[in-house]
Amino acid sequence: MPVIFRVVMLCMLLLGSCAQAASDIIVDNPYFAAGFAMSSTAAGYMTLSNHSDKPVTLVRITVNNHVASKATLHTSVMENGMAKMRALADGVTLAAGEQVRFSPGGKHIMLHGLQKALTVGTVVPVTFYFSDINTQQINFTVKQLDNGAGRHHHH
Ligand SMILES: [Cu+2]
Repeated sequence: MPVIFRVVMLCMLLLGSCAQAASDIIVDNPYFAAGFAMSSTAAGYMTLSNHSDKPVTLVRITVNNHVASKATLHTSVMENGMAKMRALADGVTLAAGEQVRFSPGGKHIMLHGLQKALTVGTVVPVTFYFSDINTQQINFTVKQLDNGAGRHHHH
């Protein structure tokens, strides 16, 4: 076959494998709510978008143990007028093309056993493990929330 055609084929193959290696999940605006100096927990938020044509689950997250002893996926639910948190034991599944927003009062990621309080402007890397075997390191920025919504955690 002509050389030029083989080159084009090779490029297509390479592009194809690149597209597969890139993650189909896009994480936007990841941030932690800055807490009180003595806080042992912190809540983080972001928006997940599934750009693939199949469901993908965010299975679990981890954080360096110099930052906190554990990182979990949580949701807030109202029970008898009280906001309570539940672990999302099955992770968070995004349907094909779905976008899921983690925001104060709803789904969030939780750091437990903070080594020290998160200060505004700090960047905290969190590793996301997805069901399609992709992992992504997401850099969360620590922000001060205006309304204190990140602070009302009842354990
Ligand atoms: Cu929580």
